[in-house]
Amino acid sequence: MMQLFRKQRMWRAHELKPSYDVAIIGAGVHGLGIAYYLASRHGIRNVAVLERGYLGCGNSGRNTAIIRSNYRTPEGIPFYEESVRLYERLSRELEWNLLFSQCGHLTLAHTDSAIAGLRVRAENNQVLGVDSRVIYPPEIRKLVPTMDMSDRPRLPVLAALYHPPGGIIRHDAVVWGYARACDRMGVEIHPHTEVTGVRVARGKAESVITTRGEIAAGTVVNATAGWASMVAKLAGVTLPIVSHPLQACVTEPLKPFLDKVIVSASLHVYVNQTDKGELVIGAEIDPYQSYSLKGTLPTLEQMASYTLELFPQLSGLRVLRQWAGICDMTPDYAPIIGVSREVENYYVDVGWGTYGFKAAPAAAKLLAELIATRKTPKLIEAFSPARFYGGQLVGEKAAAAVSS
Ligand code: PYC
Repeated sequence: MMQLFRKQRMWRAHELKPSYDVAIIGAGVHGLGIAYYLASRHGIRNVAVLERGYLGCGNSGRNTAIIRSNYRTPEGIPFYEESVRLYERLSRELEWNLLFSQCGHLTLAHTDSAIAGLRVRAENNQVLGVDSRVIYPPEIRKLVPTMDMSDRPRLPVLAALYHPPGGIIRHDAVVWGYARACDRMGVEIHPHTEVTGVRVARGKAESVITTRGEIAAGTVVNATAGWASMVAKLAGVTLPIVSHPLQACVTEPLKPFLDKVIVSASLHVYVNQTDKGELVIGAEIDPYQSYSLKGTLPTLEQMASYTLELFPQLSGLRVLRQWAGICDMTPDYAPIIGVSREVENYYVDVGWGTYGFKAAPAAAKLLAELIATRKTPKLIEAFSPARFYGGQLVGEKAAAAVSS
């Protein structure tokens, strides 16, 4: 039965043990998810999840909580669809209400070429069983009556890719739900434990050096976001990643007026209204590489002016908070999941760019399977680190509305 009131700590504090079967670096949704599936599906419980800050302090707590599977490639679509399916069952499985609302997701097109792009996506989605179709102004007006569908905006709305199963989830709850379930199975979670080195000998990781001591580990997993390439360097592993900030903001609450996720690929803005009534608004990635987590005024102006193109009635609305997350961008906008070629027991679940949160359950479950069985599940074969050696890139850029 779903637990309504919390009486106990959700996860316990531990001293570090001298050794673990698996050490996971990063206690966001990916790191905690990997630990959860290792323990629940494969009985591997001697696991430490190491986090330099608090749980979910990285991109798990900084994203705009959008879930969807209307990707573009034959590799990406079934993978993200698996993630949506896992999210649909996750509240029940974790016995923790994640407030997943499959309210529907619209990607707007403002030009003929954008419509052509959305048609290709819709066809690819449909062939692979994902509910997604191109719709036009009469239907858009019905679905989103509060959006300006007139000719007034600089870029009027001409069509949209409608993806009914897409929606939003309570991102902190996903972190906490996985952490609580991990703790119940005996997995150790170590916040405020920064990894400062990985000892490698004869091509194998032997131990992980942390600010609280050194631990031996049979398997090491890099499940970090934002600093994944720097963390990989600690083990001598090189990743083809450049890191850019992605900014977002949240407004004061309003009465419910928007019950769909709205994304505009041309305006590079996306908006949804939370259960509390706040609007969560996101921008495209900053055009420069940086590790800064601060919001900037030019990006706030962009988010505000583009949102007002779509919803002019929001002028005067106050912004409560603005922040940034750091996106690890790969050359093909697809993730890197699998075992490293340089260090035989070093696994990566990184390079998520702007897609990490929505991918977490599938990435975590499938990587846990690879670690436990040494066999690569089909759904992650295409995302292996080896693809960069053979030039087999996946090309998922066109599914991003937020990275130009
Ligand atoms: O891919 O849906 C997306 C997304 C929204 C914000 C960042 N990425």
